[in-house]
Amino acid sequence: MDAFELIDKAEKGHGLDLDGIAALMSATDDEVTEELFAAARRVRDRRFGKTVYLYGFVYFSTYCKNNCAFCYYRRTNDLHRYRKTKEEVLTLSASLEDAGVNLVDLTMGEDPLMYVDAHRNLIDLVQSVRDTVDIGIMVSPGAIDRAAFPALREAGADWFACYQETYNREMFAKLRLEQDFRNRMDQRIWAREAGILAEDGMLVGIGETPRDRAEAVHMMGTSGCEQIRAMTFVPQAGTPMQDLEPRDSTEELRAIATMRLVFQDRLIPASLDVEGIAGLKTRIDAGANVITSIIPPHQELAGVAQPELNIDDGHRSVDYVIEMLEGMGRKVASDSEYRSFIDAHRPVPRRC
Ligand code: SAM
Ligand code: MD0
Ligand code: SF4
Repeated sequence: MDAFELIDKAEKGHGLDLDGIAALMSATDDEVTEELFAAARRVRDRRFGKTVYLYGFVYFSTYCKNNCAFCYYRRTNDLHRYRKTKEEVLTLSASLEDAGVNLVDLTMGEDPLMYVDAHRNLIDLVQSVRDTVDIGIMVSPGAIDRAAFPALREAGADWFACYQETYNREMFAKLRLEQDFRNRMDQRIWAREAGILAEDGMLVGIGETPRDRAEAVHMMGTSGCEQIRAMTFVPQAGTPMQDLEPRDSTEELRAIATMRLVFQDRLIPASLDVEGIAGLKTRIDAGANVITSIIPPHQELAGVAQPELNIDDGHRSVDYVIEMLEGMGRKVASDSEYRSFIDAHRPVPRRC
């Protein structure tokens, strides 16, 4: 089958196996690429219409006990760190809700303070946010204990995000130093068996082969996670990967379009954390239907891959993003539309 036939097969919803995904992702011919993106847009628009979902990002603690080779916030990097108080997180969440986002993503480094006493501080924080806002809640706390998942669900978490980054175990060991591959995979399984939707993600531009990328797309899609993402690696000062050649977003866009074609019902983010607001349109044009890493200005909040880009100039603010989206003919979901998506896709909790 040539690439056009593979695109057609996937668009019709017949699925592609790993070899099909690999073939599609390695076809770099301009006409094929154009058709890949066009097909991804058609699939997205048939399923989700013009509607996109907006996620506000609250990186509430930048303390971390881990030492991931790619991350600015790794423990051995010497930088100014912050930890927001519960009151600050509640105020930020409420203002994101008022501004019109559909979900707040509560993200932290693996902050030891959030791990004490069976993750009590994290669970309390989620409960307080749940008592304050009616929008969706995602938690991105890194790897946590299995027993914490039912408690997080009970407290009001809708989503759990934890990205494998790569499905190549050797690369994983070099990226997520001193961390367990299987334990990170299990995080999403444990979340879903507790009735929490899960997000997986891959990094692009970390020295992987095209086959590694295809395997990641295949694994993320077949694991059943309701949201899947690809993000281009952004080199960070002070880290072992600081001198890696920065990549443009071509391969990320190709991954977004392939995920959309093969796993049509998933939420797929366009993250503002890679190229800032300048990267919004290309990702929407590749088939994304969620905008993540919306960050209110002047709140001393950081991004992850782009700690500062477009934050204090307001270009990652809710209003600015909505204006851009409207200019592209897209509309932001109402809270009830987003709530219906969550309710329809929430995994059924399983006893184990
Ligand atoms: N600390 C938690 C964890 O590691 O799961 C949650 C936050 S972590 C900072 C979120 C994600 O940001 C990582 O899993 C990784 O995919 C992405 N990320 C971190 N540094 C990045 C970089 N330099 N370039 C691109 N993505 C990056
Ligand atoms: C983003 N900076 O969406 C955020 C982060 C964590 N759940 C998400 C990587 O781009
Ligand atoms: Fe910590 Fe997450 Fe960064 Fe790894 S990616 S160093 S766990 S904040």
